[in-house]
Amino acid sequence: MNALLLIDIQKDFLPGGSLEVPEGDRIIPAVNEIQEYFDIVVATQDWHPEDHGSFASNHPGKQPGDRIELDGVEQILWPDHCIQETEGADFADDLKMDRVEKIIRKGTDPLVDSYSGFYDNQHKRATGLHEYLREKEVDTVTIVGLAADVCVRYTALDALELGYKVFLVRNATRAVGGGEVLEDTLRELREKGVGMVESSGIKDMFNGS
Ligand code: VGL
Ligand code: ZN
Repeated sequence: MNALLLIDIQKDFLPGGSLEVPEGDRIIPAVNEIQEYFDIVVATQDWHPEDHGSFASNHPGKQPGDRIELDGVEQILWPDHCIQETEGADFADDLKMDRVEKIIRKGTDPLVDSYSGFYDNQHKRATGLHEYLREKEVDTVTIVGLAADVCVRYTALDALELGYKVFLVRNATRAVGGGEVLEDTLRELREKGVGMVESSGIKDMFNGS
């Protein structure tokens, strides 16, 4: 079975959001178009409590971009984003959701961030995504979403480590660090074993598989 993972396609990560990813909105048409070619579609949702330790606002004197130690691991500080039950945490208005079978919420523990859709950043607690995919006998995951250099990257690396065959749709992701960071991230992931595909090639890859 092949699954499509929609990573954090949420309002706060779109242009105008509190942690905007440049051109983040441009991925949505491609993400919508390819969904029908997958057996299963799963979405992750960054879902932070107000007092989350990754927010610069919770560390007096600190600014977004500063690095701190959070419960023993290095943490980059971000602007407040994707706070539970706020509009910024909602999925993008134009995102097709009717094929999404499962939503995995992450980043709920104030003391540890969770970039990957599979595990928190300390690799201690699983989100339930791996268990869900295993139950459905998924062996291939294709990843799209935001941000390429943060949550998409960590999700792809964990997926490889867990033994999935992993593809990334190049035109359906963008980096919070911009275009050059996007190219660097894609190169790194390709070298590590992630297959790079375009949304226009998905139909032929998976149709009738
Ligand atoms: C993300 C930074 C902080 C992401 C989430 O979804 O890529 N980035 N939280
Ligand atoms: Zn976050």
